[in-house]
Amino acid sequence: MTDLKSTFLNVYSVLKAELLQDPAFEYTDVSRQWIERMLDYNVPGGKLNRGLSVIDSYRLLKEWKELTEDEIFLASVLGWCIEWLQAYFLVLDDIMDNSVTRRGQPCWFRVPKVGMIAVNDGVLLRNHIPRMLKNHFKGKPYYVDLLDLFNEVEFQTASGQMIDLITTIEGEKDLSKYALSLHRRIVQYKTAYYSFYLPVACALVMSGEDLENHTVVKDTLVQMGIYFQVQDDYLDCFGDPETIGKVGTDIEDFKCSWLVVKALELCNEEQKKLLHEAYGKPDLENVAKVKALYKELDIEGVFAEYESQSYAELNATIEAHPSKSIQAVLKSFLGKIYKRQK
Ligand code: GPP
Ligand code: MG
Ligand code: MG
Ligand code: MG
Repeated sequence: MTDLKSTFLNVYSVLKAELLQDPAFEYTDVSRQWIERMLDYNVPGGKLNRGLSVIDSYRLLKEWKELTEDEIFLASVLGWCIEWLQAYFLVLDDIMDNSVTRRGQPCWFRVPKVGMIAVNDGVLLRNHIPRMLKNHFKGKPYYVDLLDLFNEVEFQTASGQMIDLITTIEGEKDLSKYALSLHRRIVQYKTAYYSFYLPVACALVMSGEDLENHTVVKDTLVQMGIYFQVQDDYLDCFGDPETIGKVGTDIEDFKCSWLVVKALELCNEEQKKLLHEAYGKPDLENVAKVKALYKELDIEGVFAEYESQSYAELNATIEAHPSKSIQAVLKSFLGKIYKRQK
């Protein structure tokens, strides 16, 4: 494990201990144990890319000047706030998507005796964020900006999630509305802001920057986030569940996935009929028919083409940025996700 990652994980223990001792609530041993188990199950087990990126980005913005321990600690707290946000989204998203596994283990709501208590756990995870921010940032000149940033991004994500969900409403299953424009709208809101813009925005705010002056950075990160969610859609069908830690459900769930959008663009009348019949059905046979059609249409090849084109475009946009340190932040992000398998 890298030094940075182990420092980051130590901060998790500090934050967890603080939440378990929250003076606003007298937890009993039983409730404290519940929270601890719930946090350990849902918060630290992912790739931690979003969280670690706050520290990386902050370091790059400071142009590799030695960071103080306090700066590393504060950037780590912000990183963990994003990981908490992610945990909250995933606990609820897995219920909404009727998913089975996450990060190589059963989804939290599928754990015996958890069930729909997971909904309240999601609410608690969400409420931990402003408490951590208050504990560590109250009094800083940028405290209000941080609260505002987290609120905005949560709103954007929930709005994207809503569009993702209402496009699949039972009884209105209508593939004809599935186009790249709808897909883009969904993924920009449900994924790009919280996964890509938020970590860098946190680092910028902590460096004393005004986010209003960084709209080009925001647009580039949103572009990157869209590419990242296209990869997520691709891995849902073609990824190795062992590696990605989850079993795909997009076909069964009638999701407006990039794959189905591309398949609809490329198919003939007969193939379209098959898609209309098989897409969004829960049984393995229909899912297999959709996957076979994706193979027939070489959606994997279409994706590979999209991936190299997006990479080239993003690189060109990054290189056009006037600041070398911002270029470094963006390049580091892109490097982490290009051709990812998980
Ligand atoms: C990813 O979609 C989007 C989210 C996790 C945001 C959820 C937002 C809420 C307000 C709950 P996804 O369903 O494709 O992700 P995955 O493939 O990881 O399940
Ligand atoms: Mg999901
Ligand atoms: Mg979802
Ligand atoms: Mg997905």
